[in-house]
Amino acid sequence: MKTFTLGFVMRIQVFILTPVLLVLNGCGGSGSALNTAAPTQPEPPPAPVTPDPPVQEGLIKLNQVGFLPNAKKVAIIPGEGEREFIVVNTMDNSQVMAGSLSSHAVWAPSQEQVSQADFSQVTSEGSYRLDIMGSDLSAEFVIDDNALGDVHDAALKSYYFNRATAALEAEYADKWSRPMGHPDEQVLVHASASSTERPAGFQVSAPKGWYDAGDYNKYIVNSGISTYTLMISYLHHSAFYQQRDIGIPESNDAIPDILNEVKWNLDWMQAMQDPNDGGVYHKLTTLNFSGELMPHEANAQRYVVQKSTAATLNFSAVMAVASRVYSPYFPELAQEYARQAELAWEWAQENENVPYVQPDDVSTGQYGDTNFNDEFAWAAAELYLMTEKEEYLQRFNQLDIQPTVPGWPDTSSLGYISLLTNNKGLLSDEQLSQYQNRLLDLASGIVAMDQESAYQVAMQNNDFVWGSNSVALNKALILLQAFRLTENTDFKHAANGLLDYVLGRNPTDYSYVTGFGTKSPMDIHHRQSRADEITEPVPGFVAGGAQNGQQDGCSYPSGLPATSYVDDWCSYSTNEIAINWNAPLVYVLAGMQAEN
Ligand code: 9MR
Repeated sequence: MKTFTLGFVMRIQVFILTPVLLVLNGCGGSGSALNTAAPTQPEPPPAPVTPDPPVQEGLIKLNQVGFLPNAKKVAIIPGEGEREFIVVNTMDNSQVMAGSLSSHAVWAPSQEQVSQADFSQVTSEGSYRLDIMGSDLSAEFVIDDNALGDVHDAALKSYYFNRATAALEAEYADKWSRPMGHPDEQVLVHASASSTERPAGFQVSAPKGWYDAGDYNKYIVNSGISTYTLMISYLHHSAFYQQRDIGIPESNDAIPDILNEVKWNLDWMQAMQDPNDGGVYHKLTTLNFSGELMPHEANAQRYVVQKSTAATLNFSAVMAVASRVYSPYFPELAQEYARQAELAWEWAQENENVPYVQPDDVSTGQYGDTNFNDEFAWAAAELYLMTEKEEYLQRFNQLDIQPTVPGWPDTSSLGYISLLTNNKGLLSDEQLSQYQNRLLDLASGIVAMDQESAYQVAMQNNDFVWGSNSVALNKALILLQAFRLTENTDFKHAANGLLDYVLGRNPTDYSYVTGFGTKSPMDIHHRQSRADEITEPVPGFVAGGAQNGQQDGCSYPSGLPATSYVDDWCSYSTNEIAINWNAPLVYVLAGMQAEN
């Protein structure tokens, strides 16, 4: 019998008794810049002039969901001056710690003057209060052995809520149950994808998969990195996943829930390859974004659009990983994944430079990319691990790419992650140490940024792009690789800072994950949550997060990178959700909780 636990919200209360509104530089230019990136809503209104800042100031900022006993525990305190703090156990009002705040400093992305309270030495489970002496500032928090278990399960279950071609039954979806949408059995080949065997108008069947984000379309590039990240979460924390029951229809079978959920998407991805030549369609989409409708009401014709090099290589890499992951459970299917992976690679050899070009009659998301070296390297690494053929490793080494923080357009580090963790003894010590050093250099740079930051969070101005929370979480994912390789806790602590940032240690005072924390987004840009007439959004989704591009023209409280965020359906540039943003959240939560 499966129970539904996602509505659970750990409550902590953050009190503000003397709010201080600091208005900096009230006149002058707006921080907003309308750019030409494809919107997820048609025809945005013009951007308003946004006052710059004002900065919200006054609350203590800290992880609102809960701390694991041995985690690094930091709260950010607004204002200046040398001050002391105490930590009190709220069960018996006993003082468990006294300490001094760090010296104050400005955090550039929010222009706030802040100091830090480090109470990591408090490690016993319980409910606590942090008091700043000589002020009325105070915040409550919990320490719990399973602090991240529920939020992890919800973050993973969000994929179930975004399933295409599925009715969500109340038994699993609770009040967010809904009818099936998007059968995707009669999808048409778009003119941009026309071939001799499959001319424009040819009908293909490509059901299942996950909706990409707040929209109902399905894009291979974004799907690929999301699927990979979830599969490595399983590979790296497989003991943890043996025990998880997230309450999905497949939960009673013999397969870990995460693999059941990922297979829903792999089933769709398989159908996106043209069996005649191995090329993979870039996306399955309507011509335009739908209105504010439930899935079953959004019935416009769907198309598979243009084969591209990025989609085909991304597909190849994911199918190669899937063949390894699923072979113990579905040996025949695993062989089919392997066959499709190599077929895709062959197409990409013949079509090395086919960028996605949005056709004139299509206006949905682009996921456009023009540099394919990172995708070639990723696919080569995965095909090497799958086939053990030297030519693939040679190609990976020839490309000689440097690992970077992952994101949908940049898969440079993914091959390194796989080669360093699943290499079955195939690599020489010299090769391994070269790969390891490159990944550690990347991670060490992130640690340095953490240690210089007034928020003790490795985020700086240029990290605040569309989906900035996923930048934070993907940095944490890289740090956890470094921690796995070295067991140096500096890496883990910096990863913790980035997770805490997403869960509340940030200048907006939001825990960015729906349903978790004292204050979390209620009006995400997610069509089901918008159209379902239920007050609470679907739980477990991380909002894209602050960034000051303001491409949607909504009204924002600030034009600064880390405070340009608004919890409003209108804000698809800061308050949408997406499968590639949730995947590193799942990974990092699993890594932290499993490590505990
Ligand atoms: O995540 C994408 C972001 O990097 C781009 O800047 C933005 C504009 O092109 O698009 C984002 O992806 C969206 C996709 O195109 C369509 N589905 C919703 C995605 C999240 O907003």
